[in-house]
Amino acid sequence: MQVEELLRLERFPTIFCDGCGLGTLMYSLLKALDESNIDLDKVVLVSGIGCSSRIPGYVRLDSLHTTHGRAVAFATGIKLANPELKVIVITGDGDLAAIGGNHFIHACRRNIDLVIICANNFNYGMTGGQVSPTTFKDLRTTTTPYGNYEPPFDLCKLAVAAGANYVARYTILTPDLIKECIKKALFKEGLSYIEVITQCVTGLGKRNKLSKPIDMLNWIKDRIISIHEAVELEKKGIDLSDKIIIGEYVDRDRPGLLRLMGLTKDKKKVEITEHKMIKRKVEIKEDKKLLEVIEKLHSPIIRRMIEEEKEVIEIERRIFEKKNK
Ligand SMILES: Cc1ncc(C[n+]2csc(CCOP(=O)(O)OP(=O)(O)O)c2C)c(N)n1
Ligand code: SF4
Ligand SMILES: [Mg+2]
Repeated sequence: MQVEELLRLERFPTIFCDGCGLGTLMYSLLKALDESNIDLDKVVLVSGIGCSSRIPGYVRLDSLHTTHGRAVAFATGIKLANPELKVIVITGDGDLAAIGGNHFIHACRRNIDLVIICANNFNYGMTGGQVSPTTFKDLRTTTTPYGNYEPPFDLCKLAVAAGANYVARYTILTPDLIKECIKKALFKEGLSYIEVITQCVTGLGKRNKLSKPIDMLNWIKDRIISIHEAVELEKKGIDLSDKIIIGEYVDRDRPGLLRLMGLTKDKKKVEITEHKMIKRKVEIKEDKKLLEVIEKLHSPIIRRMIEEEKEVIEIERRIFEKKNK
């Protein structure tokens, strides 16, 4: 299929400024959808409000352009109502991390089966270039005319810590890597968070002597370090808060929310659940000695943890029985 077939060309031209990176991101997304051979009738794009959130409006797929900061909440509802759908959130740093911050954290904690793609351009592009939770220190924006004093959020680290299964960041300089991440995320269980660093020439560039697209791209390029380098530098206590760390932060297979709720039809995954269930039971039984020691410690917190573990096993057992009826 030609990628153009996935575009609502009747809506063109887009609202994107000349030299904006969002068109490139949109192309990477469409290429990923095309190459992954998934049933496009089962894909839903969901966005909030912002320049980045306009992307679903230009794509010929089912889409929902919601309210500012609420894309993840709407996406959660769609996925729970119809687990067969592939729900992809397209959002911005303001939409996802400022007004929508809590939805994001809890979606990662739940590890709900969504793909979240955040176009991080370090500011609120659509409303004229205000500071956002990812703006680097010292950058000038309309609300930080003397330079930003606040340290920025690393949203990838946040997603990892909160519980997402797959987390990666790349820049608009490598559209193919973005495409590959999206393809991978489309087949992952649980939550996938992909951050795409992109240029906002109009909002951020012009206030920081970077109004030419090439200047902004060079500015991005000069800040890139790989995740492997970052790990080594952080061990030495070097501050990387003004760097753009790229790579895959995590790629793990914790059970997604849909599986925990017994809403997935995948037989293989049910078998994995059964295997884990038996393994955990064995572990708990074998740890009898440890349990006795803990009992003697009279720790209510540890006892509660043991009770919770038993509850989880019971829930998993019920899900397994339901699936195999
Ligand atoms: C409840 C609410 N508050 C504020 C706004 C105004 N507003 C629209 S877009 C936006 C910020 C968008 O920033 P971001 O998500 O980073 O998207 P970008 O335009 O940079 O791609 C804001 C504050 C709004 N539309 N609704
Ligand atoms: S304001 Fe920034 S993010 Fe929005 S379209 Fe223009 S360059 Fe792109
Ligand atoms: Mg933004």
